[in-house]
Amino acid sequence: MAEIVKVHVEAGLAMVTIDRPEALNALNDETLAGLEAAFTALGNDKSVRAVILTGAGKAFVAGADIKAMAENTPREARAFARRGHQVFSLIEDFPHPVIAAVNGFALGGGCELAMACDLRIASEKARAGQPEVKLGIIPGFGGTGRLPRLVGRGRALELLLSGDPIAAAEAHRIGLVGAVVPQAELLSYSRAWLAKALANAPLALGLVMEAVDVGLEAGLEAGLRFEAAAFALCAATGDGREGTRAFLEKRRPVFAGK
Ligand code: DAK
Repeated sequence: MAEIVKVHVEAGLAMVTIDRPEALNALNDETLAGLEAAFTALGNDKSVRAVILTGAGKAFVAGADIKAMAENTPREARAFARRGHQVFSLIEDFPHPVIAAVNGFALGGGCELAMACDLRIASEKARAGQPEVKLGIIPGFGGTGRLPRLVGRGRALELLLSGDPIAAAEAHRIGLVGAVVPQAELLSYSRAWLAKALANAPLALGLVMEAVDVGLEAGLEAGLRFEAAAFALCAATGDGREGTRAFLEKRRPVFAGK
């Protein structure tokens, strides 16, 4: 059987595509296992410096697989939710930037998957939302935790309580996605964005991502202490010295990732 999650690595950039268009890339056990295997392998691949995650066809991901979970017992439902949390946390903790290139529907578990990525870039065709309450359930893959952190409590509750999807422009307005681009330019825009970020010092990129997460999870005071320690670490790196010296010498820095 063909792989549901396809991975292609080129010049340090991994393209991960969920390819189950007949079910609008809905997340079943096999798809979650495919995502887990892909991000585990990419995390062990020293050549990889960034990931773009997208969906094949007209959907990014249209949610958790409703057919697969329709008959779940409460115990199975909890296990499914915890499995989703585990896989999405793996993506969230990935040591390099992960962009969700949202090419179409990002509903329920699909919106939650996009939110587990570091950045979201949407095509004009994208639609996002948390429709679970229309199905008599609530988000099970992190939506109640990540959506308010991204867009604020009030806007999160508008989406979570109405269950209504929003268009790409509205998702941009409320900060759910960082940019909206024409469908044909979604991947090239995402690649170009990453190329620009990856020209910066590699160790600094990793530390800034870590510091943001520590600050959000452990609170401001612990976050500030971590920031100061990470800042001190930068002063001990060759890249830290090269970047500041290059500025003073009015030339482009050459970062070695050391
Ligand atoms: N699951 C399974 N199949 C899906 C699906 C989904 N989420 N979304 C679409 N499909 C399937 C359709 O059934 C259809 O299959 P066939 O009938 O051809 O066999 C095929 O994909 C094409 O879909 P449509 O024919 O409906 O395509 P349209 O363009 O007409 O409509 C749509 C696109 C996205 C508006 C529509 O498909 C739709 O409304 N889909 C469902 C969207 C949705 O409600 N998604 C959120 C699911 S809830 C939890 C764990 C996780 C979660 C919750 C609880 N526990 C463990 C308790 C998370 C839940 C969700 O994600």
